[in-house]
Amino acid sequence: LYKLCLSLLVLGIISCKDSDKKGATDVSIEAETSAQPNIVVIYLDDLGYGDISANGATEINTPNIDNLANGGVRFTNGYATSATCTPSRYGLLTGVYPWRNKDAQILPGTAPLIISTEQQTVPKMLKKQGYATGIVGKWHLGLGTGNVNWNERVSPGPNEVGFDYSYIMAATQDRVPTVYIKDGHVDGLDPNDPIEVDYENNYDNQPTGKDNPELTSMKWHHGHNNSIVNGIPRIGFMKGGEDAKWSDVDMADHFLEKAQAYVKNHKKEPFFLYYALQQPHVPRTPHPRFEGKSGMGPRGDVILEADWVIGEFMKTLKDEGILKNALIIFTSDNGPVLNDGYYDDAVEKLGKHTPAGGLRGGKYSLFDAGTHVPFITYWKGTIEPSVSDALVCQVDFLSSLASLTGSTEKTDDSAQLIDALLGKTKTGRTDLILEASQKTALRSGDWIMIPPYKGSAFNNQVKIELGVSESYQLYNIKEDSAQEHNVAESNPEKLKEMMATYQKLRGT
Ligand code: NG6
Ligand code: CA
Repeated sequence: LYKLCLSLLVLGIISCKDSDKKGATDVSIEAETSAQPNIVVIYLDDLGYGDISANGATEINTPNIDNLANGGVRFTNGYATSATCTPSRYGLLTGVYPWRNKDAQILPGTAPLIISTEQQTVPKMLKKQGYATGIVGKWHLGLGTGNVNWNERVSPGPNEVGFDYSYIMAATQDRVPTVYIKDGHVDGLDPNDPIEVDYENNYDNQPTGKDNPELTSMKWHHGHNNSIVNGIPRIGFMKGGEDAKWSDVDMADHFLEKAQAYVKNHKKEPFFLYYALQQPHVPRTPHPRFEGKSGMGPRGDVILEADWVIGEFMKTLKDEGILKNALIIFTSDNGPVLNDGYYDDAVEKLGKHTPAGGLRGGKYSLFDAGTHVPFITYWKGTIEPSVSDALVCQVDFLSSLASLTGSTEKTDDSAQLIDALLGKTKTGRTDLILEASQKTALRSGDWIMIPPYKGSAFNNQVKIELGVSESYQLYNIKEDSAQEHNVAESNPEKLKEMMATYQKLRGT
């Protein structure tokens, strides 16, 4: 028993005090359920802090996500590293701040892989701890080394940075290639109908959103006027690969099936599943079952669809008998946006809904709504339901999950916050660097400081304030969550302190 206690102590599963109080049976039960739990990251795309009813939304109901929130830890200060997808995913998987890598910016579908195959990653670390590792869903971290031939095995990709299994879309739902890729191979590709992809030039005689609006069923508002697939004009040009093209309305069901199959195939060993849903990113294409269900147009409908998918996925964990041995982390890659390039009624039908939940800005923004996202941890039987105001970030997964599973791996940027993630403490980070398009700001305690930057303060296409100003900005986020009162001038001492911390952390 002493040895068992010792190893559990090392794993951080029990504390000394607990072990004194508990009998031998209690300890061994915990050992069985806790040492190597299955770990699932459910990652949404552009879901805002206020887009779930657990965080106070009244105009939309997300019962399945709320079940996770109400049965787990609901974080009120949970962050993505960045206000767009690629950098946030980079931070989540590598434990390295994405602003350290100048390539960690929104990538075209033809971009090379931006994670080095030498780099530490969450799945690589977990593999060393004996985990099976899988990704289902959106990748958007680049593939290959440049000039990908989509008709051969595409590599390096997720399988070369730690995932034994990958079933992905290469970039985004609005970017070509509009095909699924399984372990590097385009799924369902007919070799007699090869795929070509180009982001600069169209292929001869291919219709485009720009020239052939009569062929589109969804109208583009800005960007998104290149190749048309399933009536939806996309970013980038693509030719061939007819049989392999995905069906947009079936995407949620399709990824769900793959995620469920992964669970079933790996339930006998510890597994890590990174399940990266496409909703509510554009183009918003709810399955007909969800069309019109939110009264808010397709953006609301796909949030309901995502919520349903999550409910089905959780049912699978339960049916397979592994719900009590699974840590679920639910979060989003960046804040919300309404019109992100298509006319889809997101603005017109919004009504009283507030996707950012009262935070300022949105996707692309250095204001809080860019990175301050829904963040929930759930582990039935192990995590006590609570609400936590601990400051936590997705970049912390690497060191925290390492600690949970008995690995000593860590990175300088990734804080070891497993106790906060499991709701055992409400102490999180003190400082966090936030990023939008490689511009950075500092959150420290209850404060946010945004240093001066040149550039537009407003993105007129998406109608979002970017948080960019030529003057220093300082906000107390606890008292002023809407960032209405810049106190940089009236509180010079706090500003000075924040500037010093920022300079130390950024190394500038
Ligand atoms: C932008 C797209 C936007 C979206 C975003 C990536 C235009 C005009 N806008 O460039 O629609 O695709 O990239 O979103 O093309 S993210 O969530 O993957 O970062
Ligand atoms: Ca996103």
